[in-house]
Amino acid sequence: MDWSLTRRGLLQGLAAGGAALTARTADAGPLDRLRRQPGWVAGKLTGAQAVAEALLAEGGDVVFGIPGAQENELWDEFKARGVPYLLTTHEFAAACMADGYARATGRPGVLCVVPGPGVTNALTGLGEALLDSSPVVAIVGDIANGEKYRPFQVHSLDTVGLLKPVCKCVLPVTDVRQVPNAVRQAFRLAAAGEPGPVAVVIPFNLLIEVAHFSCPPPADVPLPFDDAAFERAVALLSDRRNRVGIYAGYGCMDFGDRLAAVAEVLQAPVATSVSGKGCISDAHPLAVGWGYGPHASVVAERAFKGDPLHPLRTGVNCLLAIGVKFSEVSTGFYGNPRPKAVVHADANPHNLGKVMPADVCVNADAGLFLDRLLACADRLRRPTDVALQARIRQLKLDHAQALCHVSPGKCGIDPLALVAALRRQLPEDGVLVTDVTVSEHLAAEYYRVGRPRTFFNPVDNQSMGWSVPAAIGVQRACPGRPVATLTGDGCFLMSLQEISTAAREGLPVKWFVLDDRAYHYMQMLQLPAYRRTTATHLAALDYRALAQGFGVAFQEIGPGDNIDGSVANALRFTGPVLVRVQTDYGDRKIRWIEAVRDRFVDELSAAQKARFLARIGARSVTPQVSD
Ligand SMILES: Cc1ncc(C[n+]2csc(CCOP(=O)(O)OP(=O)(O)O)c2C)c(N)n1
Ligand SMILES: [Mg+2]
Repeated sequence: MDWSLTRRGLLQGLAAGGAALTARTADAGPLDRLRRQPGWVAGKLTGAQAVAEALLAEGGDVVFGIPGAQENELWDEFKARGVPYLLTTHEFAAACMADGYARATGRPGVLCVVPGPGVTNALTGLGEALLDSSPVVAIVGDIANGEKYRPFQVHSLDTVGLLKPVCKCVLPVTDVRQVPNAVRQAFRLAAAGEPGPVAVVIPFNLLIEVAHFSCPPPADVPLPFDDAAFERAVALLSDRRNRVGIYAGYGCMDFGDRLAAVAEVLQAPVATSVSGKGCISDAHPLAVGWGYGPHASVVAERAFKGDPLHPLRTGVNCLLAIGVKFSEVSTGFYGNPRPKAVVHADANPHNLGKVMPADVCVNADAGLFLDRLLACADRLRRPTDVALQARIRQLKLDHAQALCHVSPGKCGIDPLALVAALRRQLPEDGVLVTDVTVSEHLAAEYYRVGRPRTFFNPVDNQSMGWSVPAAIGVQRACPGRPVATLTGDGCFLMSLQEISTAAREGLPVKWFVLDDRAYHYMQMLQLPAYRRTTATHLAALDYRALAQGFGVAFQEIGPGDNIDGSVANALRFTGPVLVRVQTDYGDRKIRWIEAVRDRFVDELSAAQKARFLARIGARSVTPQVSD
């Protein structure tokens, strides 16, 4: 026998030894048998293996992100242990995809990024998830700690410090034995109460350390419920002099049946926040659309106000707000009127009565709160209000008429025509993901939603470019369902390279991009106030070449085209499609913009008003240069 060592022989020998070692690590006796119990993380594992096992135990079915030096060990274990992963081109996109996944499923979306630039790139997307109450778990590698710490390590920014302001909670891991519980606790915390992002920060030296684990599934976080406040709420709601209107938020998203049943018991019109769109079907006879102030759906505003032709119908005088927080965007700069009495129920006690002073604040999970209201149905029930339902029906018909009056547009199509066509062509279970184009407000107002979790908007962080990757996360969570975006060209430019990820993964998202070569949103805000625009024009872009370069199909919609036919055509295509929509906003008015401007002006001091008016006056008589 020839015992001389060749390089290949040596490598093969090492590989065989390694395999034996791995096999031993994989079955380390009784502890390891625990590992096979459902829900446990047990056995002799490295930190990286423990992360992978914890993710599997939580049923995490995809990790979005980008590996790096501190985390290659982890990504290798994802592969070894069958944790599905999806490589993105940017960590902003990873956070948005995890957020999109979470919104589509109601379960935490997961991302995995390196410290330093991976974290700073992800901050905007995590911030959106935080402000929009979306459950996300971020697995974040960190520089070496403890005895392995050295000064000036690569990416040695303050990882925990950076993450804290954009996360509901940050769990720094300092010992390998904490790994499984930290990861699993992150899932609980992300989903508990008001959902949000939770980060687990793991120094990379711990990923290669070995420990014995026997970690059972952590206990579920109990649902909040304030019984005493609930009784006070029922007393107010059962007073027949109170005509109740419901304002429902994202917290109600998975309790649509209960919400509708409570509305029927109270004979209350139901308006939603933007992120609450879909928690009750817009087809429900008591559903009135989003908002109920001058910035939002005209149906909601009028249904809540009452009927001027019928003096007895004086409108809603008792607001029942559930799972909602009256944010600036959703209320049109805090423009929701305050009825005489207000009951506010929310899982997060810090949201209660914050913007809208409330007579009764109930710290409660929305589902539990609705359940308990139904249990009191006998005390709350009103007779069927046929007149109210007829009025809502008529208001809806009148509102739908607006969609027949879209302007033809000289240089492009009216964005409202696209919103209408998307609604007609997407099936009810299709998903529309909007972005920070001024058309987001047209969509909020006019895009009817029939099912929960089929309409998403980056509401409270207003992160431009969010929809492009978020839609990919949604599509990953909803294979087989059509997923489309409504995004502006400015937004698209912020994350467009991510369409290559969908092409690689075969995720058939359709990105509808409103191309007006401008930040029209900023123009609508700037022109009336300054009589000119500044920094709002964008360069022309060859969308066809771009689509080709990134490997996705392309379609163009322009003036004179059959919009419905073109939308249907794009939706029919089995792969991802970039759709350039030549857009002409013309003089289309947007209720949200008008109402917000009015409120902004109202709140100016006399001196500020005078200065603004003087500037407008001076600029009106001299020609102004825009951009
Ligand atoms: C990251 C980020 N930067 C800046 C803004 C401010 N902003 C809000 S909307 C907008 C322009 C949006 O333009 P576009 O996507 O072209 O949509 P349009 O209104 O033209 O349809 C800007 C600059 C923001 N919300 N987010
Ligand atoms: Mg634009």
